[in-house]
Amino acid sequence: RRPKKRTKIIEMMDELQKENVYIKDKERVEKLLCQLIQDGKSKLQIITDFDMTLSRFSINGKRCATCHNVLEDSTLVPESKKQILDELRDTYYPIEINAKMTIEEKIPFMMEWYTKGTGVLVECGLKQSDLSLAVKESNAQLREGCDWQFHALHEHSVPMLIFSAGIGDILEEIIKQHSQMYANMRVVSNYMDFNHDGMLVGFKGDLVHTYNKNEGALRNSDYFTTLKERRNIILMGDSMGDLRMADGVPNMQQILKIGFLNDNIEERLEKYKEAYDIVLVSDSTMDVPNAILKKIL
Ligand code: U5P
Repeated sequence: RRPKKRTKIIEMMDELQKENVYIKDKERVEKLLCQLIQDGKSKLQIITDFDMTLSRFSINGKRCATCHNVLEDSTLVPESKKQILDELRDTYYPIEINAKMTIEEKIPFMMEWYTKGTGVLVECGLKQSDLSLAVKESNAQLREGCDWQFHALHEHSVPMLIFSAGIGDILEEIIKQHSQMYANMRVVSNYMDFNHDGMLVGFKGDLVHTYNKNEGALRNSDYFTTLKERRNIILMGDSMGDLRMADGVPNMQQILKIGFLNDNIEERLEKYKEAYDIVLVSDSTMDVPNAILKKIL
């Protein structure tokens, strides 16, 4: 008799056999998949990052816009301010993706970046009514397969938390223009504060940056408490900070972490393989998460 295959589900899924898919601990992932499938959709919730996770990193070799970039690249921001924002990005983005620094070391720099950046945006006199056009004119796009995924999760009443250090208003507009905002989606992000004339005057609530999502998760404990029967989580992210998005989820039983590694790949691959159950390198699609969802829903 042949020994029973211990990674049967993984081997059955073509999407997981591709060269850009890395699974360090196949037995763990096999067990997770088996449990998620067995428990089914009523026990499932999704927690996901937005920029470069739901949205695409690049198209034909050209970087796609993040929520912030949508504004920075638009005609709404005067050249002089663009220059300041570019300089900020050139200073702080390398820190965001630096493989040698710890999260704790990065946090003060992220605070600085976001505080300065949002300050500059407020000085631009942005109007709420201009946002839609800025998104239309940008190359911000969703990954292939997001539309199917959003629709399917809604159809099967699986809640999706989108947890983003981007800009909530822009993120929603990107989703609306390229797919649809559904009732099962909840967004935690930086939302713009407009005055009665529709002019941007600041940002609401506590700042979310790439590496303080754990605090944001704890602030949203009410949301997680209402979903406490949904003890299985699929988490999707593109940064080490995203791994903390599920901190504060009570009663969590299983968490399958899917990481998109888009940039600085060689330096970060080992760390990502340690931290994420499944790592997708330079993948512009949702094929893998969707294949898994198809088995569960
Ligand atoms: N970001 C910008 N400009 C900023 C601040 C942040 O492009 O002024 C980008 C970061 O590089 C990061 C994303 O990729 O926004 C934040 O979203 P998240 O993926 O960490 O949620």
